[in-house]
Amino acid sequence: MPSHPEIFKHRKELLQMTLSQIVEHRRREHANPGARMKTTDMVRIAGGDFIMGSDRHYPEEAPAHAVSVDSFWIDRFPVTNAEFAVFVEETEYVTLAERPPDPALYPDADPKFLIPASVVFQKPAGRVDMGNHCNWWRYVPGANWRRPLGPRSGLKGKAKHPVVHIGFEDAEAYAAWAGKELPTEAEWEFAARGGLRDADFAWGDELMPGSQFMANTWQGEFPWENLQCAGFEGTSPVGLFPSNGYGLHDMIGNVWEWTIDWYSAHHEASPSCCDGAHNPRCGERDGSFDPRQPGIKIPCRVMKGGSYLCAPNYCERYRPAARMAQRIDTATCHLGFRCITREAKV
Ligand SMILES: [Ca+2]
Ligand SMILES: [Cu+2]
Repeated sequence: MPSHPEIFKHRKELLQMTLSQIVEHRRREHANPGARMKTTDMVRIAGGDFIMGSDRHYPEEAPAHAVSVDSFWIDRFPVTNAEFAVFVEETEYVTLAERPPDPALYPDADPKFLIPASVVFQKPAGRVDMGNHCNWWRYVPGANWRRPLGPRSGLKGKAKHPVVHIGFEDAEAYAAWAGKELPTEAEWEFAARGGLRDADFAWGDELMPGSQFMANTWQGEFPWENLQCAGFEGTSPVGLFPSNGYGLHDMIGNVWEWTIDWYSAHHEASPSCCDGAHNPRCGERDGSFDPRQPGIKIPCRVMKGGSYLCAPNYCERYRPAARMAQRIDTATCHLGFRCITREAKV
């Protein structure tokens, strides 16, 4: 396996800034009301058409179909802990994972489980039954964006890492505060493709061109062997890996990202939900349930991009077309988001 790419060395200063230094820096940027949008690092994506989805991978990505989107601006990076900390400090917002679940929504639940908690990946010691994701996912009381691995963890050295344990409503709240919006699946995928037409990856057709790591994904045999060849066991500071053709970083890998579309088991060639295939906003709330948990009737949004846990032997979802159902009542240690602003309403 090749060693660290050169890029890691150049970004050392990011790793050394403390969370409070970055919060202070961000606060100065925000001091001038109305300047917020201008000072935020966003990239303009000129509208156009593209092939959305893929017929070469998982069934939920098919069929590949032509879609067009209008122009929009998108965050160059996923929202970081430092950015989210400024939002929380200004608004005193409490995230989903920090609140006890509402007993009215879970009438059958044992009250002792209705405590603030979130889903954390815990690496098993050796090979496990791959059919049971409970072998590596744990619902951990006290895990949340401030304590991503559980009560004894923190954000030391993670100011520039993507914020995680973000529920859909948390992402929406942040976007509203920042004067932005969340992307549709089509907008997100169009941006992730970086101008390449129907390529497998955000950077071309090879996972590791010239043996270079292009994204923070899992190396080794998931879920027990994490070789960390790219340098990280979990999240990485945003912007360390190369950008795509549109100058966007970490679309693929690092953390999954929320979109506003309701989940459906596959695409429709000509979506009936929307105005043809122009600015599609697909799926329906009823019926958006997670196919992996058929007994649970909690609606799901689509998440995109894959994470540091996506591995060739288990989940090759480090691709623009890849998609997964994510319950709106659940946050996890590998799920974050980024925002957009639209030039026209969708
Ligand atoms: Ca990502
Ligand atoms: Cu994955």
